[in-house]
Amino acid sequence: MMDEKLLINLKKQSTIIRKHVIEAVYHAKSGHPGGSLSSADILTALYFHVMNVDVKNPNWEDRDRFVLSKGHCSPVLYGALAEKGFFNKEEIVKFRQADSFLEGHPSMRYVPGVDMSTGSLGQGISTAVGMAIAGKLDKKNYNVYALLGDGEIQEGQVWEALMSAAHYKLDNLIAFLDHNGLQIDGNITDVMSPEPVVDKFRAFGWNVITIDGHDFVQIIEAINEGKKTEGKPTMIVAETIKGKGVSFMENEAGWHGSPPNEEQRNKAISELDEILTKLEVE
Ligand SMILES: Cc1ncc(C[n+]2csc(CCOP(=O)(O)OP(=O)(O)O)c2C)c(N)n1
Ligand SMILES: [Mg+2]
Repeated sequence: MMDEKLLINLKKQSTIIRKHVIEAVYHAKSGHPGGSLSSADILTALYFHVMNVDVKNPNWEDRDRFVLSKGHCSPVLYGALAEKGFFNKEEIVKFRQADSFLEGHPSMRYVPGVDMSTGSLGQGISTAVGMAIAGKLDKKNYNVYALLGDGEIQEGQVWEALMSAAHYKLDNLIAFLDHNGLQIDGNITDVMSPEPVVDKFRAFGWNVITIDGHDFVQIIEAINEGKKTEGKPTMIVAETIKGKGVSFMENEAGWHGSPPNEEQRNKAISELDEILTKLEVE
């Protein structure tokens, strides 16, 4: 069982990262809050409990890698990296502004801690497969993590990458599917259904685990199981809520790529602060 104190710390950390997401898109007056909020707990577990990284040496060759294949969710990655200490938190309110290194889609050239530039959906997972193959060839112990969107997997390239990962027995690769059920225009099942995703991933030769993507115990146990699995890559299908943590954004496709106005920003921040206050008491 997970230590109670660790659990509360992870919950606090993900709430703080959610606040960064809101501030980033509010100040930029653009960006993608919905899918950033749905994946905040996964990134928190990775960066604050699982991944072996060095903030002083972001390009350390033995580090674990993370590829945000759904690159539009840069606000959650920037929030996690800033909280981890890769760069100053004050940069976050400059998100998407002309003189900022925090572009709408993450760039590995400019942002310390970003392992791959992403944004064109479908491509990130292929680069994660490449990193995992490199790790095997170089006899390195690092693991590669990737996060895919459930709309993103409509891209054919994703399935080529999944096929390669199984073929090369990449048990150093653990991917997450942020299964929030929504893409830019509505329900994934209405637009172009990728279901049944679990059966498809299994048929492509992956070890598949389904979890509640907002439950830290389940996230961490699934990662541990993935690490132990030999001869196969692991796909963690995380059932999530798009917009999680901000009441009026939850399960609303309209919040995929819209920024909050001042009133909405204030409401979102006060809801998240309320969660933090409750966690302080626990
Ligand atoms: C190749 C490509 N086509 C279209 C887009 C525009 N786009 C950005 S986000 C998005 C929807 C993604 O939905 P999903 O993968 O479910 O993301 P999430 O719900 O996690 O935000 C689209 C079509 C893109 N970034 N790349
Ligand atoms: Mg989605």
